[in-house]
Amino acid sequence: MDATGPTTPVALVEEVYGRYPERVTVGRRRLGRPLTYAEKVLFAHAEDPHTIGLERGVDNADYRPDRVALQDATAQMALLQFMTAGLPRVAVPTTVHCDHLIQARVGAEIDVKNALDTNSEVYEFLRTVSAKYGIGFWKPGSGIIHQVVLEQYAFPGGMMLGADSHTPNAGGLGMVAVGVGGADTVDVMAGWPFNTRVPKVIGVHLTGRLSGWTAPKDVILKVAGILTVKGGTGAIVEYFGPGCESISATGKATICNMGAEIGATCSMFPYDDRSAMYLKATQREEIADLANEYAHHLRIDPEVEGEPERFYDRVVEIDLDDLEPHLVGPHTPDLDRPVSEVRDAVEKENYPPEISYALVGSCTNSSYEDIGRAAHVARQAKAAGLTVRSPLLITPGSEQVRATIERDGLLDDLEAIGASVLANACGPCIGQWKRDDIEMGDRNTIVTSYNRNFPRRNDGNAETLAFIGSPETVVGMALTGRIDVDFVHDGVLGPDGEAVHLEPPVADELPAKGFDPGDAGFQPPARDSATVDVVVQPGSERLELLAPFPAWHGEDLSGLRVLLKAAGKCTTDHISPAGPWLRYRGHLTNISQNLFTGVSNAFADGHGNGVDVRDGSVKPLPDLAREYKAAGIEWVAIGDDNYGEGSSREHAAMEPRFMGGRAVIARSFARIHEANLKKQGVLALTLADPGDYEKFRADDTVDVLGLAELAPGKPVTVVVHHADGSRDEVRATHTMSEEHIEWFRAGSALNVLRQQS
Ligand code: MIC
Ligand code: SF4
Repeated sequence: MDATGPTTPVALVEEVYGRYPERVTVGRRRLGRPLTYAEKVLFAHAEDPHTIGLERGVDNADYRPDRVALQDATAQMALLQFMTAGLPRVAVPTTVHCDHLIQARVGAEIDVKNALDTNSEVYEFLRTVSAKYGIGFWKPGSGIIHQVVLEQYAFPGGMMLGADSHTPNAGGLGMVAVGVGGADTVDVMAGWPFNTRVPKVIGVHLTGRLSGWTAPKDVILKVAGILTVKGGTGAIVEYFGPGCESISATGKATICNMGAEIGATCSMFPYDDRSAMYLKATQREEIADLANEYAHHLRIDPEVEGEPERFYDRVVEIDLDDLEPHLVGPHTPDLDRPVSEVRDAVEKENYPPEISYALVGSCTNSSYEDIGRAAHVARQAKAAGLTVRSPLLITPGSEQVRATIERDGLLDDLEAIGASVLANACGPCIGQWKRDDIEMGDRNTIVTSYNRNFPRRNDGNAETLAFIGSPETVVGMALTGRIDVDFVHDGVLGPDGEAVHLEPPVADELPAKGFDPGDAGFQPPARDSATVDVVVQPGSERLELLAPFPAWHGEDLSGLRVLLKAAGKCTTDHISPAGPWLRYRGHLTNISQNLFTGVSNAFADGHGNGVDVRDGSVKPLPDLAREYKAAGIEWVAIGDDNYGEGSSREHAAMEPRFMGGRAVIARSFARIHEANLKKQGVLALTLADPGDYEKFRADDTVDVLGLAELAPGKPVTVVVHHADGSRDEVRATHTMSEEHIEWFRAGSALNVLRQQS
């Protein structure tokens, strides 16, 4: 079977489904109870269903995913690592998608042309590595990874890994799709299993029906408000109940996509008629037929629905009939309010009420239905003589969606009220946005239908307050130009001074005339890999071959300096920002110059500054880290709660390692980042007593003891020596398995892979 093409072959799906009956039976027998849907998919993909660990949140387990997907910003480092393993080709079907490196400036066509110029070296590298190692390559302009995966590769009951935190988007089609760091994908591409903790399972019970102005996005905004940014950590969030069928497949994908914001391993919906419709509309009728045959395996066991509390670690109830449109933000995706309550918040918190930009799209919300609903609002506005009062930008999720919404006139509807259409790419969602309407430091408000709103995320300006809502909410707000107007209830001020009341949006969930594939942009791998040369120019500023990190010296760590103590939120966007830095994602030395530049350090004012303990001077953290490294001074970083929230970028773990960081000691970690640290040989230690965070001072030295006896589940002792001669001893736990400990000893997981291949 050739699984390297532009879509998942039916034979692959057939093979996976063929395992279900026996494996589900084994699962039920071993657990002695009915199964949730997530558990069925996990048993179907277990390395060995007979021996796999069963205890959720405790046991580590090996899984065999069906696919891997990489995007251009993470693929570079992942493939540089894969190349050093010396293997001839990838062991599982893998694709690379060029989406993150396109900067939004003028509009789709010119922006893609510019990206081709500016990034030619990187694209050429990704194209040739893909051709050589058996990887399918989606060229720039073909779309955002998650939308393309949903359209082409995702299938109910499958399992995949993606080097991007929003990979769970494919859960909208019932897949266990996990976002991981590049190094985790390297394991799987190299033929190893994916090793992770057996996830907990949170059930979200949906009753009622979505209707009116309420969109799928509002479901996840509500869930984020309930569970908060760490509530999903270590868990699969599984939606169930009668409300699921009122949501389209792409709407379900929106909900699963943004489950990344609550730290979930992934989110998923059961297979239903809406999934079948979507598969058919995207030319995968045979997969829909197969899924229908196995449908009873592609959902929870009926007993679970009857008594969910017995089977889920937690159950959240949402009645879709009562759900209102929501808006979350600024600065965090769990600061959630119904649109009707935003006015009070604006008054209380003094948020600028005028919207400087409204943005629709991203991998989260750019389906045919999303754009259709936004366009319906636009048509009504046009008919009432309205145009947008804030500039409105649209990013289609894929070339297929773009070509189809263009053909069906939906783009015209949006352009008619003043919207501009950007490339099929991440663009402003990841700081690839050249805006010139404000100066850095200007306080301003934007509304987006994206998924993240950390400070600096969209335009590099920490004073931009980003609020997130559904596409129709964003368009409604672009019409009023203000976040403090409840356009649903109060209407939009019309040209004659009268309020225009807009009807709730309605749109086809799938194009009546079918999808137009547009200029699809897929390149299959080379038949003969020997004919392909992969070039990394010496002296390149964008690509650099990797040198192995040194192995552990065999002794306890002692005399480590405290480079910084992160105060409050420290996401991967704070540790290794994106935007202009995406340029260096294939060059470890160069990208390390952004290390910790967004962090608020408890010991120094501003962002990204640290105190040089040698002379008390304050300097940018990347400079300080580099100087310490040159002077042979090793260091630790102290983290607050949910350290490393957000992206899967492993640069946020490789950079500290490369710059002499040996450990990160935090109150708690986000899942993907903690895994990334372990992969790169950095100790990720959690303070047993979170209060001990207070004990670390700027001029301390830190020892980590007991490393020779490092063992799973066994805490280590951290000794904090203060400058006044006093000391504190604190206990730190870790989540290292035997395998992770081996990585630490070898210097990194990649070093182990190199030794074994
Ligand atoms: C993001 O949304 O933050 C990104 C950019 O897609 C990242 C991946 C990256 O940093 O390259 C993610 O979410 O994993
Ligand atoms: Fe791209 Fe934004 Fe989606 Fe990340 S969240 S994949 S940057 S569109």
